[in-house]
Amino acid sequence: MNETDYAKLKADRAGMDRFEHPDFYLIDELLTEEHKMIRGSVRDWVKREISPIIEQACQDAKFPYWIVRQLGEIGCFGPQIPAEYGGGGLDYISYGLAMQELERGDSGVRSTASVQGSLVMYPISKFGSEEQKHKYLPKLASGEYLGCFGLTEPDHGSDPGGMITRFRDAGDHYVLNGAKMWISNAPFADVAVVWAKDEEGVVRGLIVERGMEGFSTPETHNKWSLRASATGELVFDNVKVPKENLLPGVKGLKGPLTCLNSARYGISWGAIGAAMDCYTSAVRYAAQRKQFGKPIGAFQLQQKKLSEMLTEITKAQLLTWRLGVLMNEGRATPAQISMAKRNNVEMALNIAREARQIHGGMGITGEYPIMRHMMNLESVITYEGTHDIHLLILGYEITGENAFV
Ligand code: TGC
Ligand code: FAD
Repeated sequence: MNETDYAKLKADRAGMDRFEHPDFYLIDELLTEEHKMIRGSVRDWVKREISPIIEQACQDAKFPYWIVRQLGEIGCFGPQIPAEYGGGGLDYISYGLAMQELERGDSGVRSTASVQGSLVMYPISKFGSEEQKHKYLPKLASGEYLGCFGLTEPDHGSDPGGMITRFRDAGDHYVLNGAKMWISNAPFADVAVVWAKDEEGVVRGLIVERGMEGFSTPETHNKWSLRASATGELVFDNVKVPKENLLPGVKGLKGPLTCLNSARYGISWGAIGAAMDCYTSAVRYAAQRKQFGKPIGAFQLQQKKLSEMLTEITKAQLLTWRLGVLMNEGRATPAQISMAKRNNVEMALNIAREARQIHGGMGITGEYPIMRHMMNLESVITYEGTHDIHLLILGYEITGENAFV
């Protein structure tokens, strides 16, 4: 299907998404009017632009590239980045709510925005030179540029410190060699923030632009997950990178790991969005579907599932709200972020699996969002630090013993 076919699909299915979020503990009372306004505007965009087309896009394994500009227009690229560089200048709860709404639509859409905001704009705004900030941030904020973040390598995923991608000083420029794998947005990216070791073995960040000789971004095919998000490799074959493209403000692995704090925080909110979508679909289905002469929602076993889903969503909402307050105050620790990412993604995946059962056979079809969310969440539980790695981060925090190595 081409863009015109998708536009027709959008028109045919306009108004069909009637999502309203569950708020069992009246958590909305903890939000400001601005928070609710931001959430409402992102939700309206998702209903209009994503819900009508997303099942088809996933079936087609198509990244709807045209949403990049739109995400910029609605302020979803770097809402937490200072406004002077084109970011939204908003707080972390606003950022979280935006990620929740995007992932309610699809984890792949949230991925596009998290990578752009937290993994490309954030390192440039925090570690970049004034020239780099002015050159890249406004274009990334508006969606004129799409960015990607290259940390993972074929042989170094959970252990990025072992990376072998390297650059050397060649006088008036650097020469970069190596490869990154599993990189969201890569096949469409205009710029890549790439983490590589210098001649002393110190991890540094480089801004690599599409069109630099020796730089290619082959797409990764045959994914069963995040099918509407483009994933690829970054291949560097003697790429000449101008010296002014080195991020001057950070040295060492703490550079990329600091960016991950912001992205993992966003995921902890995003996962709630996916869980809410599965839960509300299950509540509706349980009311409509009749077996043995009654709605299936009248059976205790189905009520148990729905009650536990709402309980887990409510606990996750409280966890992320409090974490958002700590983020705003600059007091959130990496281990607290790990706890929220780990808990909420697992919570969402469990809810997707239970909701799939409530939908019976219909649950495996694209008539309902369940299976798509479930498959997406299988990536979300692995990227930005696997479920096990976050457990080990927490274990280290509790015991003071490093169980990674
Ligand atoms: P370790 O020796 O513990 O730490 C190295 C240096 O980094 C500092 N640090 C952090 N700084 C800020 N925030 C954090 N969360 C930090 N964690 C560690 C640390 O203090 C130290 O600093 P210094 O000054 O002493 O040098 O490092 P390690 O090699 O033992 O590894 C630790 C470990 C395993 C926790 C870490 O490497 C890790 O988190 N691994 C998981 C890798 C990962 O999350 N990759 C994500 C790739 S990006 C991605 O998946 C994007 S998906 C996007 C999407 O589509 O949404
Ligand atoms: P491995 O590190 O090989 O882990 C395999 C298993 O071993 C896991 O279960 C893990 O928990 C376990 N394990 C590893 N170490 C230990 C240990 N010390 N103790 C106990 N168990 C351990 N990366 C980027 O840089 N940028 C991106 O934009 C990006 N986007 C992605 C998009 C998708 C769709 C996917 C799937 C991945 C993406 N990633 C990206 C990569 C992602 O961050 C890695 O897949 C992840 O960090 C895990 O690395 P790995 O796949 O190499 O698994």
